[in-house]
Amino acid sequence: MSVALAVIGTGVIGADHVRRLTSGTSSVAVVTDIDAARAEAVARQYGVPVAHTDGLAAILDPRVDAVVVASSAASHAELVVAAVAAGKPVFCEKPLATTAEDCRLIVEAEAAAGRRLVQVGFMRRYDEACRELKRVVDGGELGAPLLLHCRHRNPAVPDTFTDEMMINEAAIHEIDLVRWLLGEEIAAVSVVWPRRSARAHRALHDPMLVWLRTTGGTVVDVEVNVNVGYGYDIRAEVVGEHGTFGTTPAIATHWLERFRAAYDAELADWVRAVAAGADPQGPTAYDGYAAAVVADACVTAFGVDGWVPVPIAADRSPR
Ligand code: ISE
Repeated sequence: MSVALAVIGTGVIGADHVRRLTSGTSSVAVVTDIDAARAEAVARQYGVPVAHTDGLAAILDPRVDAVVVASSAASHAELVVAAVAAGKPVFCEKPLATTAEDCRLIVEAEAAAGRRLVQVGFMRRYDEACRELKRVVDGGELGAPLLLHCRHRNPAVPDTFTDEMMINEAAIHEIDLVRWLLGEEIAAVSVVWPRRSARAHRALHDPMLVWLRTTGGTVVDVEVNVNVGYGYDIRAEVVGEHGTFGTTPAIATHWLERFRAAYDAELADWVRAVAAGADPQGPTAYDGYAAAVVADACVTAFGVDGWVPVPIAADRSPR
């Protein structure tokens, strides 16, 4: 069966998803954006028959089998809950929602539906370099992971970028990477603000060092440095008892370029599951929730000296 989709939000990532979803086993039936002209332009470019500004109406549209949420993070919770209530599979870009409480409501809505309907766009799990790192960690030759060094460097961010977005839009990827790569929850966090880069706008604490400690005791340092100028540079290196292994540095101009194959793979995987009427195999609503709990703790850790504990609730998502 070919899957007819609504794509909500036609900004950079939404438009890119429309492009990749208008071929193969899916088609895009509707696009929406709060900016009507932007939705119409993307619809014209990719031959999408319907474009408007009402995401909730798109979810309920009988021509739509499944939904991709790529609108601003603050709008995710309402849209994902609506899709789940309509019984439609929904792929939601990261973060699942901007607070852990909103993510919990999504987890509960999905539990009430009694089946997996949500996949979260933590695309690093589909990135070949990250998968290779996971294969090495799981293979055991490094021994126990002691440290994980991560770098999250962006060439530049707009003036509207906030300290919270350094966590919720950027470091959220590493938070998920740690849980997936090490198979452990994050028990405590700490955030350190070094001297501020003159390249950042005055209100932003850029760079930031985010420290994460897992339940098993691995300590992770994440350099979030979002105005480096020279390129988009993402790295992760595990230091184990018997050796180290890291992703090969690959400096790109933009995240769309660096993770193109990962975005392709995650959406192909999701569409395959939707078309087969099967559970999605990618990151769950609970993964989105767990990452948000850690992200909230990181924001609490702003200006705090030392570790802040992370409260994690029991997993109530359907398996
Ligand atoms: C962007 O929204 C993404 O999701 C990228 O993967 C991330 O690296 C970047 O920092 C975000 O702004």
